Amino acid sequence: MTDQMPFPWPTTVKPITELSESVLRISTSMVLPKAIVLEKFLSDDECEGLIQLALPCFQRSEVISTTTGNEEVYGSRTSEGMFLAKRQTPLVEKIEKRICEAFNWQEERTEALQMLRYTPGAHYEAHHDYFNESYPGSASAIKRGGQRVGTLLMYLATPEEGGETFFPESGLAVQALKGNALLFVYEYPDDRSKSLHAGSPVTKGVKFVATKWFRQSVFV
Ligand SMILES: O=C(O)CCC(=O)C(=O)O
Repeated sequence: MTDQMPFPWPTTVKPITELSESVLRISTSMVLPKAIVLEKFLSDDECEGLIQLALPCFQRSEVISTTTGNEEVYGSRTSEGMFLAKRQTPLVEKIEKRICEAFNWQEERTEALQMLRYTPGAHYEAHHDYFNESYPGSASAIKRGGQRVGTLLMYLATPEEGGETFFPESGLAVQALKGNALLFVYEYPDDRSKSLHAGSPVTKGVKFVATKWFRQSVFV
């Protein structure tokens, strides 16, 4: 098993100057998986702005193959997705800066924002976000910035029904509420993290998500 640098866990409410509420509000906190839900991490305008940037570019989401390391389409993930470039617009840059300040993480050790759209029926079956080091396909992903150590899911639209992020090992279900964000971290890239999670099927309405992954090293 690989040990890695623990993600600095936010234990206190920390001011974020540019947020109107001016505080980071933690509404839910779990020990295993190590997870928190942040209320109103993004404003409505910021959610809309990110969605508008992504809308023209959505394509069927892919998954990193455990054997080849290439991105491929699988039936286990039926959302649509795209990546925004880092600092693509002033809005993207502002949100990326907020994330790094909030969690005390260097921007260089993050991936670009991934945008997701789930229409009715779309889902992502249970999976881990870290790369399983026993799979041959993980080597190329790890080369780009070391292991993933944390995931921030920012919900940009509230679906009418379904779409929770579900952790089957603990039973934690996080509702996809517009503007809220879910942070979960995995100090070890194995079962100890209890970070297995799924995007439950959306049954009515549309869910939009922006994801930021945190890496051990500089991401290239
Ligand atoms: O949409 C969700 O709630 C989960 C997304 C997810 O698990 C992922 O992108 O890795």
